[in-house]
Amino acid sequence: MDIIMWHKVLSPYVMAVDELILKFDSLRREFQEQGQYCPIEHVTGRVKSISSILDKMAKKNIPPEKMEEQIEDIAGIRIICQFTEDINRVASLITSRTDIELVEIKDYIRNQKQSGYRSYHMVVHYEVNTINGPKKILVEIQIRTMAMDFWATTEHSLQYKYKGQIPERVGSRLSNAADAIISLDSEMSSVRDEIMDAQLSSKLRYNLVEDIVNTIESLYRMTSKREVEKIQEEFYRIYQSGDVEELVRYHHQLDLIAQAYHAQKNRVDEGIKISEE
Ligand code: 0O2
Repeated sequence: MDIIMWHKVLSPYVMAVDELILKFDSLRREFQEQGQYCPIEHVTGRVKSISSILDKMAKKNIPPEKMEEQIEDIAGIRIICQFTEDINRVASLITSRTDIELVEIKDYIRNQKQSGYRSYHMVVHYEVNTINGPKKILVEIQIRTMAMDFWATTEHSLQYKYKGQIPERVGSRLSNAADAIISLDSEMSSVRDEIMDAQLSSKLRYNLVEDIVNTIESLYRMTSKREVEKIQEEFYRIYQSGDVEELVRYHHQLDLIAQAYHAQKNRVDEGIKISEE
């Protein structure tokens, strides 16, 4: 039997997990920067442990030479969403990507597992560029809500504790909890628009404050300290009032003031250049 050089074999999987986490995080940032609601709450990933791979090979009778072909989740990405509706949105984002090729969908939300497990799995091909050239590997992307994730994580620990033989009394509690998760997700979906509005408005406020502070700092380099103090006092007054619309107006006004100072500074700089020539 060939010796498996585990760390060499797993290295492309580590690379894939790192790259995909970064790519999904970049998507989140893009949504945020454009002031849009982001269907991705957070992203995690892991490479399956050697012991877990060995367990799966034994359980499914997979020979070592078939390991990479038949174990689909050596590289695993988990995308957590706030609402059930976001799961489809994330799945479409993944399907439309050119760097990810869909192999199989396992929809455990429509087809809940006997255990009560619910999650949307996409098995995909992803290519990494290693020092030995490109390599296409399988990656399992699990997409689920925060509530589904809470259930799955808890149940997974219990499976581990009871070595897959969860006692009936615990199992029936887990089954009740799975039902509660379905109604929790559905309740949250019914107030989804309200929650999204609240989150976007808090994000808008955050972006406005960042922009205003940057503009005040740039003005500090162009005008008198007294002038900037007055601008800053006005900003604090409006911020304390909690009136977001007024903050939007003030942001716009400040932009115009900064543009005027920039234009004035450019004219002065031009004048200095001409007089030097
Ligand atoms: P880990 O520790 O997360 O890596 P199977 O035939 O069911 O043994 P298969 O064919 O690989 O597994 O595919 P499946 O059923 O889609 O499971 C893939 C992964 O989904 C599992 O990986 C779990 O992460 C998760 N999963 C599937 N079923 C359940 C469940 O009933 N409860 C929980 N908590 N998670 C589940 P691993 O290798 O089992 O575990």
